[in-house]
This record gives sequence, structure tokens and C-alpha cells, in this order.
Amino acid sequence: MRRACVIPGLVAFPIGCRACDRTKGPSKAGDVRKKKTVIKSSKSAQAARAHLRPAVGILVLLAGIAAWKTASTHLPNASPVVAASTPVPPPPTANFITTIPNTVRAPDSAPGGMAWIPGGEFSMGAQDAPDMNDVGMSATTDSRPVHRVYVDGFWMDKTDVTNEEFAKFVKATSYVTIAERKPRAEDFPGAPPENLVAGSVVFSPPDHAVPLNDHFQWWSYVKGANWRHPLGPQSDIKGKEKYPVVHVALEDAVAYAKWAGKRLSTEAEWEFAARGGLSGKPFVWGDQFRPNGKWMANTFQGKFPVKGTDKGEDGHAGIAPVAQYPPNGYGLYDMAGNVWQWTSDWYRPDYYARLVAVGGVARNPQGPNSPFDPSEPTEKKKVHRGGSFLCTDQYCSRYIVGTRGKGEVSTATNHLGFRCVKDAPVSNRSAGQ
Ligand SMILES: [Ca+2]
Ligand SMILES: [Cu+2]
Repeated sequence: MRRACVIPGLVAFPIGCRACDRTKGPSKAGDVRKKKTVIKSSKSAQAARAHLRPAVGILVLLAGIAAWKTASTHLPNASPVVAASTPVPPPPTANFITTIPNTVRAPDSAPGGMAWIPGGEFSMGAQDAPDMNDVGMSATTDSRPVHRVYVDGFWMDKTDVTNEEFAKFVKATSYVTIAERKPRAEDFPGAPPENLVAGSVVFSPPDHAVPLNDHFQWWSYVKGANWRHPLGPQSDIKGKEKYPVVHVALEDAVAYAKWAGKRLSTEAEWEFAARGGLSGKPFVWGDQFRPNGKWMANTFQGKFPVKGTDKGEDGHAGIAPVAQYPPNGYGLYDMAGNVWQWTSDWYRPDYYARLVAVGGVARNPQGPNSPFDPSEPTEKKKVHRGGSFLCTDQYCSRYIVGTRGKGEVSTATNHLGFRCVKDAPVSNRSAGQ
């Protein structure tokens, strides 16, 4: 397997609080050109948005006229003047429809540490929040259009898999994670041998403000970094048994899940679970980021990404142990913030649009058949969800439920973990429709 990472002289690695395509850093070749492209595309995106607003108004107006034309065939006396003046822009949640949870009985006994997620029909995706800045949300075109999805019921781990749990798996199986394996020369043709060392990608903040269009400013490939040594060889996980395991690549997470008799969730299952029965809310707990001033998730408070500026006002500067904040409506912890979570879906930015083109309610969608990220077309990426302790509205606010992350399958980081799900007995799984 080819490994995308930040080994000098090799390929760009798809990291960041990273889902914004236009925040991609330079790769091995054509750095300047690519940087220019990034800046240019950022500006043109703003321009495009500025032009979009009147366009939306016109569309609404046209829709209103069309509606009036339809209505007027039944109401010959209707006044076109009134009809043309009445259209109003739809509210931001216009495409969200109420969640209809399955009514099938929950299975009698839940596996330890797991919560029952009833499944059902819901609206999936995210809108631009009207009060969000440009960087925070406007780039989440891949989480639109909001569309209708049905998922069967299942169990889900209440928390991310912890160091303690992962250690049990490693002890039982002698499993070696990708970050602990020496990269093979054949996977990195032309790489200098001294660069072929085991390691992983670690958040390494600069001590000064940096432009936010180059994630190489704050991510480094660190030799010897892995789940046992999250920040590099000098660090360890003593006393961090209840922290989420990090530096797990996709196949590491899949191996753990298989051992535990579980699996990774699909992206749709993940979002249904994260919404906790609510419909179209920006956060897994509701409408406000801090209801009554209360912190609900582990994110970043400071000047991103500058070292030492994360004030940890939410109780944690950097990664936190699991379950430090209230659970969502289904009893799940940390479905926003702390660490990103792997899902089993391939990433494509146009997947939701494709589902909408098919029409109807997408039943138990499994993601596209193959991955494609136009910003890095040769990388195979899966969807990440939930955001991390590095998320901030200055750069990436993907703690907002419905927004999507993405990551190359063999790349691990110190803000990426996972949790598992388990299928219910068939009789409890679906509404039998
Ligand atoms: Ca924090
Ligand atoms: Cu983020």
C-alpha cells in the first residue's frame, strides 16, 4: 500500500483540520504554483459566493413565479403582483425534515460500553451556518445537498476506543500498527533511505502566526510517533488509559473492530447516531455552541495554530480523556471534537449530490464504490467525522454535525481515532418496511 505522508521528498499528506480543499498545502513539486492556486481559488470562491447571493434571490423569485403559474391554473383570479412579491428566502434549515426513528424494540441486552441506536429516517448533511466566517463553514460544499437517508438500528460504542482497550487488542493479537512499521522502499520509489523510518504525523505548532493555507506549518512527520508514543519517542501513554487511542490508520481500526466482533460505522450510521434524535441542529447537542455558557466538546480556543495559545477554556488544551462532556441524545460521548473518527465510507465530495440524483430515500448507504478527492486525485481517502481538539471557527469548524472530514487510508495522526458499531439481531434492526 502506498503511504501518503510528510516524509520529506515524498507525497503531500492529506492532513489538517483538513477538510477544506483550498487549505491544502504544497506538495513535493510545483509548490509555488500550487500555493498560488490555493490563494487564487480562495479568492475566487469568495467572489463566487458574493455573486451567489443575488442568484439565489433570483432563483427563489423564479420558483415563486413558477409556483404562481402552477397555482394560477387553479386560481384564475390570482394576482401576479402579489405572487411575485411574496417569495422569501428559505430558512437555513429548509431542507431538514424531522427524524423518524424506528419503532422496533431495542434488543434486550446491549454489549458492554455500547448504546442502542434505533436507526430510522433522517436528513443528512450540513448547511452553511449564516453567522459562520468564510473559513469555518462556507467550504463545506461536500456536505450538501442535505438529503434523506434511512439506516437500520445498531449498537455503537459510547466512546472512542481508548488506549486501554487498544492495548488489550495488541496484547491478544501482537498486532503492529502501520505507524510502527518501517515504510517499504518499493512503496516510496526514489525516497532517500534515511527517510524510510517508522513514524506518524503529529501536530507541531509553530511559535508564531502563520498563513492558514499551508498545513505543513503545523503538521510534521515524527519518527517514532505511534499510539504508544503520541508525540514521538519521548512521550508515552502512562496515565492516559482513558484517552482515545490515536495514530491508527484505517487498517489498524478495521483490525481492532474485527477482533472485537464489531465493525466501523458507515458515514450515514455515524451521522444518524451523532444527531441523537434531533433534526437539522448544527451541534450534536442542539442549536447553541455553548448552551448557557457550558462547554459541550473539546475544541481549540486560541490563535490557531500557534503554540501555547490554546487556552483550554473548555477544560482541555489538547487531547482529552473520553467522556469529559455530556453525552448526546443516544448516550454517545465526543461525537463532536476531541478526535476525528474513521468511518467505512470512501470519500467523494459529490456523493450526496449523486444520492439526490438517484432520488428517494437512500437506504443504508454504504458510500461510493471508489474514492475520489479532486484536490488530491491519486490518494485513496475515507470519510472522517466529528472534528477534533484542534477545531476552531478560525480554521475548521467540523465539530458541526453533518460536516465531513477525509483522510488517506494509511495516514494516521495524533488527532484521529475511531469507535466501532455492531449489528443488532435482524428482528431488531429495521422497521420491516
Ligand atoms: Ca480544548
Ligand atoms: Cu477541524
